[in-house]
Amino acid sequence: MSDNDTSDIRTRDIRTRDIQTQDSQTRDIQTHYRTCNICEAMCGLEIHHRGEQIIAIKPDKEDPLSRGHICPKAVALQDYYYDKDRVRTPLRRTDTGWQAISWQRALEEIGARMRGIQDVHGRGAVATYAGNPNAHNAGAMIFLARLRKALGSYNHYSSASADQLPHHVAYKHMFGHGSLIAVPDIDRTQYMLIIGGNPVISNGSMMTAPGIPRRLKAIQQRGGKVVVIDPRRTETADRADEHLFIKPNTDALLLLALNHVLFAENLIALRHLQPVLSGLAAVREAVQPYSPERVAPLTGIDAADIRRIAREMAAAEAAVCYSRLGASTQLFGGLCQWLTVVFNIVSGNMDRAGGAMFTTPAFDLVGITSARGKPNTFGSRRSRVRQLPYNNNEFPVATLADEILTEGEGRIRGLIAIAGNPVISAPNGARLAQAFEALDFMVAVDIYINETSRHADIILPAASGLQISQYDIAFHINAVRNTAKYAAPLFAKQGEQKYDWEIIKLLNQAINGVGDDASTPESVIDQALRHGPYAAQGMSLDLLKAHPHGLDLGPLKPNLISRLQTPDGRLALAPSLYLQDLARLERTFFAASPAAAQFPYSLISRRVARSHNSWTHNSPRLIKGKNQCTMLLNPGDAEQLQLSSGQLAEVASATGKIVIEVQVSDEMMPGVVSIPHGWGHNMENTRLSVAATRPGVNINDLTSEMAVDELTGNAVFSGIPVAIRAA
Ligand SMILES: Nc1nc2c(c(=O)[nH]1)N[C@H]1C(S)=C(S)[C@@H](COP(=O)(O)OP(=O)(O)OC[C@H]3O[C@@H](n4cnc5c(=O)[nH]c(N)nc54)[C@H](O)[C@@H]3O)O[C@H]1N2
Ligand SMILES: Nc1nc2c(c(=O)[nH]1)N[C@H]1C(S)=C(S)[C@@H](COP(=O)(O)OP(=O)(O)OC[C@H]3O[C@@H](n4cnc5c(=O)[nH]c(N)nc54)[C@H](O)[C@@H]3O)O[C@H]1N2
Ligand code: SF4
Ligand SMILES: [Mo]
Repeated sequence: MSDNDTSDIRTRDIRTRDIQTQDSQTRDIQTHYRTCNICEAMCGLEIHHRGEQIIAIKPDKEDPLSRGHICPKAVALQDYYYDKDRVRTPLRRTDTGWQAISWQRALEEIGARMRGIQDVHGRGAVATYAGNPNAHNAGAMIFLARLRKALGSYNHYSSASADQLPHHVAYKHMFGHGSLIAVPDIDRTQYMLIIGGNPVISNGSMMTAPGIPRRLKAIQQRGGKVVVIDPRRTETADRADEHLFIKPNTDALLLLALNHVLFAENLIALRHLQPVLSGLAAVREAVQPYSPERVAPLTGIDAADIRRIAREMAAAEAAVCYSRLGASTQLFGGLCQWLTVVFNIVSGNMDRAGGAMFTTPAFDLVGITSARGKPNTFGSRRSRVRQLPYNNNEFPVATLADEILTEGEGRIRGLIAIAGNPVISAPNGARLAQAFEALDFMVAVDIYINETSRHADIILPAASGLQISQYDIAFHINAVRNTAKYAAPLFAKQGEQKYDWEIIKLLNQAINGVGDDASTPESVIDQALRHGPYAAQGMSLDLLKAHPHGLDLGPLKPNLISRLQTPDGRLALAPSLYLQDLARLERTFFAASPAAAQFPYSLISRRVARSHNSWTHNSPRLIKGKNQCTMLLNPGDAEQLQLSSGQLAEVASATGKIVIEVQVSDEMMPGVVSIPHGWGHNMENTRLSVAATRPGVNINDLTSEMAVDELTGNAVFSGIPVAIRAA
């Protein structure tokens, strides 16, 4: 977009305001209720519009979950709808730029090329990558699973392995299903221990609880306590009663010690779960070597503090340990998530009001994809190049570039990327960009020509945001209250856009010859609702349509025992893969290793309030103001490096080098620096004219695809060794 186009958007903003005043007495303003689909919080929106003109996007005070919360990103939903840079027709990459082509031509070419690859190289030669927005899009979720199956390929990847894979692996091994998610009951807890999460800014993850500041404050007002463990004193830490710095990557040691204290001091309370538990003795033995005194120097947290926190957790009327992204995207993310579940169980807080609980969602994905009576197949298949484990029909994204670039039978030659931007979001994105160029054929289903889709031969234009219908299959599972809500699209598709689910169906026809059935997201959702946990109360899509603010289905109730899906029906406290992984932890932390003199600083990531992953930066209202992509640096470190705020620093790792603006801040633990993820937009052949004015730099030019949690295969973004100097 030229400068011209940018000013166009500004003019429209002003026009919107004018309309608001003119219209205050007119009657043709309509109101639309829906759920925001940007992050996991599922905020209810009340949108005032006249035809296609948005007048205002406001919080829906009657939404039973969000009760009037929204963040600035919701208001930007209109920007993505109006955005001139949005892809509105199928595009073909040519030597002279992007060329609009018809759907028919696009699909014919995709069908022929992908079938050709599979005919010659086998079905596994065509892969899929699914990004984060799929989780917010019921149609994409439903039909993507069908496409993957029909492709007959095992080569599937997603952002889950750059995020929460360790959670799913723990839940699968302990409860029997990867989506039996233990949600912190934030509204009833008296003690919340937050490890590696910053929900005040992220708005919560694997904990759908819109309005986190209000909910945290309520804990304090009812006499409870909030404790945050983070290498950065975050916005969440600022609101907590206590914050402790921890050295990146050492949370598994902390969690081992917290559990150690409970066993050593006889503070174990198994409550109603005792009869279904297995593995207690094995856990007792496993945590025994990890006294607070032994791990303290490695974590940077005093032994006395570790002891006290364990005792507080055990003594609280109801307590919950919530460990999230920062504790997952690390070398021992698998151990961290296992130990978090163990800690909640043995402190007596699992499946109890105010502890960690399980939802009863109206669309019960766990019931529909039940693992009952099926063996646990985690890791039974290993990736070709690096032998990383297969989980939930996916290999880890950290090895996607290897699978494309490494010669030999089984090499990936065709890729379908759907709503994902792994060039920015995956570790060592630069190598992935190289890999995408090496493909025989690539298709991107996206809303933008961005850092990933620019490598595609064909881009297919998806409708998004205000244009799609909304039912959150995934996030109702993670929510702190049982609710259900459906919204129809507000606006029609533009140009040649299609819904993601329509595109996925068309791809399935073009590549796999799968005939169209009449199913739609609505028909599938309606069936699931009618046969789900609220069938007896008449749950259906029509019922939800009659309740546009959403239906309140009540607080979470203890239900874990009836929901367990492990092969023996028990709750497995000590799955053997975790016990075995402790040897790797011992080697890593307790065998003498030379200090990394070359890269003395430790890099972590952060999220900022007006940005969502890599794709929201083309909104003028979100990108304006001061540079959001800065490196936070402790004042003592800044002094030593002779760097001050506003200066540029060169940050180098074993993978790459970036230059970034410094922001000196005592929020940072000494020796640790923090850089936002999701930036780095100044690339050729993209069309992101607003984002290009504030491109930022890509933190994943510094991370390495070779650093993974070997147990789960999850990417490592915490504690990246870096060197820093003035640029
Ligand atoms: N260093 C570091 N890296 C990280 C993280 C970190 O904390 N640090 N976080 C990780 C996490 S948690 C995640 S989830 C991943 C995200 O990884 P990805 O999902 O790969 O990245 P996104 O930026 O979410 O990319 C979303 C893509 O979908 C497109 N899009 C948006 N809406 C729609 C839609 O409705 N339909 C279609 N078809 N396309 C759409 C956007 O244009 C964009 O191309 O990044 C991970 N990477
Ligand atoms: N504004 C905004 N909101 C978002 C997103 C966004 O991009 N922007 N992305 C969405 C997505 S996809 C997700 S998955 C969620 C994630 O939501 P959260 O899980 O809350 O993730 P972050 O906000 O990245 O917070 C992770 C925290 O871990 C800390 N940390 C880093 N390394 C370590 C470590 O080794 N140990 C410990 N204890 N802490 C560490 C970081 O300093 C940071 O404060 O946010 C979602 N919401
Ligand atoms: S917190 Fe998340 S769901 Fe709520 S308005 Fe902001 S982006 Fe949307
Ligand atoms: Mo994520």
